[in-house]
Amino acid sequence: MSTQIATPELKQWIVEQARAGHPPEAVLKAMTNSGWDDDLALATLEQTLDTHLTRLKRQVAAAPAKRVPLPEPDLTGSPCELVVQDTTVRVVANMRNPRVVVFAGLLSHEECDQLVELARPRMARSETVDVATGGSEVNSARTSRGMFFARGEFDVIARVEARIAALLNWPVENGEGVQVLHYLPGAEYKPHYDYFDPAQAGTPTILKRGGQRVGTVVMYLNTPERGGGTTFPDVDLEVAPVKGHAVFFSYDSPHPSTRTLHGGAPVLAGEKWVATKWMRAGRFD
Ligand code: PD2
Ligand code: ZN
Repeated sequence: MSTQIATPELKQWIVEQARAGHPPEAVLKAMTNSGWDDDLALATLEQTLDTHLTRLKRQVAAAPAKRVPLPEPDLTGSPCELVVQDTTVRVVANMRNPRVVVFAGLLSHEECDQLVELARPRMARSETVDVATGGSEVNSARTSRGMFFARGEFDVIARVEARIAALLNWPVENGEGVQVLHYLPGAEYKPHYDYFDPAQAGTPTILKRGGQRVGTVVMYLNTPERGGGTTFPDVDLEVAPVKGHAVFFSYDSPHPSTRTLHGGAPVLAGEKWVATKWMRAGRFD
């Protein structure tokens, strides 16, 4: 019977019925009323909707979330230097996907030394956010020691925070407190994402304060003798940890498609100090 061929038009009609909210039973009835065999109509309906759902799933995976405003330096006209308040910051590297920018001279050597000395007495084994509960926990992937400053806790902290806010056009109020990490030889931070995994049970609790993380600035407070670069395995990029330099990266959705998987490579000789500033989508009060 010619009416029993699943033409592209028929398949499109089935999808349109589903989109319009008509229950499958009604669509099935319409098909049998127009001469379709019951079993064949059911099989055609099932297969058409199945194919449609598979296509939708693929689309969602490819474009996981809506685009959101992000911290971003103004690099219009490809400047080599940006004058930010009292500091001239140099642009060393600029990558679009993943969004990564490497800066030189974000911190003066004196500011680096000050941050290390203020952090030193407060260092403890690093913890990461416990995604199951929203609390924090010691993590074997992170063999550094660390501490957090409160936002604006010292003059030098407030100055650096204001500079980062101006450089990246992102409010100071959306920043978490600066974290300082110290790595000895052999210590590393295995590759991870800085955003909070939406699939984890503790994430909704974490997001209540400030929403998702959307950007990271890792500032190098000293230059290790060897090793200790910040790696981006998806794009085989390694940023050298040079005193006063910083690597900035942003992520417009909490998804691996941002290619912002990154890690701290093992320190091979000497020590490594970094200060990390994470930026949230909203106010982090
Ligand atoms: O110390 C680093 O290079 C590093 C690497 C990856 C720091 C962080 N992540 C971080 O603080 O999130
Ligand atoms: Zn990280």
